Amino acid sequence: MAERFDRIWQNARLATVRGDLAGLGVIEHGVIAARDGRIAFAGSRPDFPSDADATERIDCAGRWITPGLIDCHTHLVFGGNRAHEFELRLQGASYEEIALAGGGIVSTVAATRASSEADLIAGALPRLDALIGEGVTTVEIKSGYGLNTETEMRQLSAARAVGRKRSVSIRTTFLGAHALPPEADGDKDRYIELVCREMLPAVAQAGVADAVDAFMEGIAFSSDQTARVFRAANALGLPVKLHADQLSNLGGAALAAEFSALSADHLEYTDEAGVAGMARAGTVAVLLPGAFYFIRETTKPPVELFRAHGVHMALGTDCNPGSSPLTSLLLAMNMGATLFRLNVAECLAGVTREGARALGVLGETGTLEAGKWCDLAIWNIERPAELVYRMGFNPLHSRVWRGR
Ligand code: DI6
Ligand code: FE
Repeated sequence: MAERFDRIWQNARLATVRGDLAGLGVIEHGVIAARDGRIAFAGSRPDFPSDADATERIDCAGRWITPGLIDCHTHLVFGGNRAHEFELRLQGASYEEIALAGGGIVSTVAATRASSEADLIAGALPRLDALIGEGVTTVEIKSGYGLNTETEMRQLSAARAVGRKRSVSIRTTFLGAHALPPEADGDKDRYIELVCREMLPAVAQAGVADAVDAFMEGIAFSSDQTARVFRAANALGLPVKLHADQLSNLGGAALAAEFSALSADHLEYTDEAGVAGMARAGTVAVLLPGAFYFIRETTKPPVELFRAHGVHMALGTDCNPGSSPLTSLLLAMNMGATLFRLNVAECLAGVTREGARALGVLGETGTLEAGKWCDLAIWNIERPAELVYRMGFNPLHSRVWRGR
């Protein structure tokens, strides 16, 4: 009897991004077949049963299909914006100076605390739609602009809610240790105590976070304080990730590796010991060229060392109101190539397979492979390099999330 599928995409060129780490896993005469939202077949025409039956057949007319894109690092849900700080920076103030003068993250905290869940959802949806419009099918969203239990929970709940309003997979991350709230009166240790004793258990109890993140930096938290958060997260069974070595080298990458973090992110100032630790732990390096660009950083992440040590590299937008108001993952790919010298295969893997790995969902999505969710991006391009090479142009033809 002929095998039955819900949908078949035929006459396509596939960049499966599976197998050979350095390559795109190209299949020239490709077919994808979906059943119950999952990929049932992804391969070459001659290997596909010729008598297969399907409810719908889609002729891709030679277009390219990649896995649906994954933005593995965003702060998409927040109140207000920071255009005024941008003006101050144009007059010469630095990102750190603004933060130390009481602006920066805590100004977004005030705006977020003043926002209802409905406000947060309404603010986040246009940003999410911009990502979706470029073929993104999975988005990670962090909290970190509440800095008290109630508002952190509201942010996480808004993040989950936007996922129910759109055809997209959302992964949420609790980032209570993002900055010190004004009411903490400069007492970072006491605030970390609150994060570990009150916020984290509440978040875990409510089941609203898939992972726990922290910002380890001079203007944020120390190695010791970060380790306390990580131990508390582990005790609750939650995996960790870290904003590491973004503005200085405090050994963030090494600490993340010690805790077998899913990812360490930013990494501009990471040294070879940190890179080696990440390689041993299998911690993904999430590079965020939008933030590098926007705060006019000049020290680049050690891409050569990541390659030499075999550390997997992902790319994200870091969409946030202060250091990376970026809602284009395609532009992040272009910046990854132009600013950090990633090659085309690294950029495409960085927003698919490696993004999935950084979120711990590689078994479910991120490559074109039978058994995974049928999350696809279908492109009007002649070669994959076009996804990286253009700036501000969107060649998406159509997008499929879980088979639709
Ligand atoms: N690093 C970043 O780039 C963002 N958070 C972080 O820890 C910036 C967040 C902001 O400025 O609002
Ligand atoms: Fe970030």
